[in-house]
Amino acid sequence: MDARSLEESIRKDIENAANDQALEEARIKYLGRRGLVTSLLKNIKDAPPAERPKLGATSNRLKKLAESLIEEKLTVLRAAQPASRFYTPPHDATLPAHDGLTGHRHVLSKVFGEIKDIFVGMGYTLASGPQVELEYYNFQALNFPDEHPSRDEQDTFYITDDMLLRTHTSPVQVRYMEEHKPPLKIIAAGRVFRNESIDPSHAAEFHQVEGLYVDTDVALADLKKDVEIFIQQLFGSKTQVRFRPSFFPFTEPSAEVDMTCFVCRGSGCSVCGKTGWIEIMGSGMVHPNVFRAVGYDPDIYSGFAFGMGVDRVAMIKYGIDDIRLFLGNDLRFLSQF
Ligand code: 2NM
Repeated sequence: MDARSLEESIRKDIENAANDQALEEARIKYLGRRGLVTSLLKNIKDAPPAERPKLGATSNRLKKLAESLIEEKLTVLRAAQPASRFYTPPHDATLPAHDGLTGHRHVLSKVFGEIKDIFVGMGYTLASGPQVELEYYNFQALNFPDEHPSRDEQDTFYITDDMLLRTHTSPVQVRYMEEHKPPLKIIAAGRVFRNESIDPSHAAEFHQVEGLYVDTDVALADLKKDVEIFIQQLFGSKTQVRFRPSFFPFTEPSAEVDMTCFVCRGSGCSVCGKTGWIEIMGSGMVHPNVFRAVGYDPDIYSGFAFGMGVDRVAMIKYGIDDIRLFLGNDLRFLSQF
């Protein structure tokens, strides 16, 4: 058989092989120990010396051709067969080991930990209290008038007529003041609940940290200094702080606290809505009626209080744009922190 018809025959046989067995037969026919291409190679040494190089080149070309056509055909046949036809070892011992799925603290726990550590370093101690609270501690004792809108069922989850899910952590501070005499310096922290319409910046459950300092002669300047120290420790020593007059039932005077945007440092960007300032917490001097409710004499004692949302602080710190992510249990979000 001349080289050309041998090549044609190789191509045809391999192309026509309908299954693994037919392909193996073709392989033996050409590349087996007594195969046609193998014989050709073996016979080179018997050819006249002048023809040997050409014969060698042709035989080698046909051998490579047959091998690569068989390889291709094998892939085609494999693709056409169900995977179950093949033996799959239970494991591949050569693969690198898994990292393993290790858990870690929730981003809110981490941010709360940072906040708490700063205040503990400033002499505050941590207090906590019940999430199911009496209306008295949540509103009455905090100088909320009976007809205050936040008392409405539309804003507060009521359990019974006089029991509710706390809407802030301030009742913890009322309970603490009932049990302790000044001086006291505490932070109250935990989950709070509001009957909100849910959107990217409102959740029905979120988390607060509130501070309270009561002693004789506590002044607004003391509030400003502690708040400034806290914000500069959390967001950097170059951060500036400003107080804007506001209103809360439990403080008088009251102020919202803004800080310079840590992204643009105050020049205005998308994070701060081009104002250069970000609202970070509320604050004020404790209202005399709150002191009266817990049995402190407002002519002897004064105090300041402040409060912030842990979720909001975390959103600002990490540039998170949707509060619902915190309780959404999506590991693609949570594992980033
Ligand atoms: C805030 C803003 C201003 C606050 C007041 C009290 C208490 F119990 F002393 F009256 N606790 N927390 C307070 C004051 C909380 O959060 C925005």
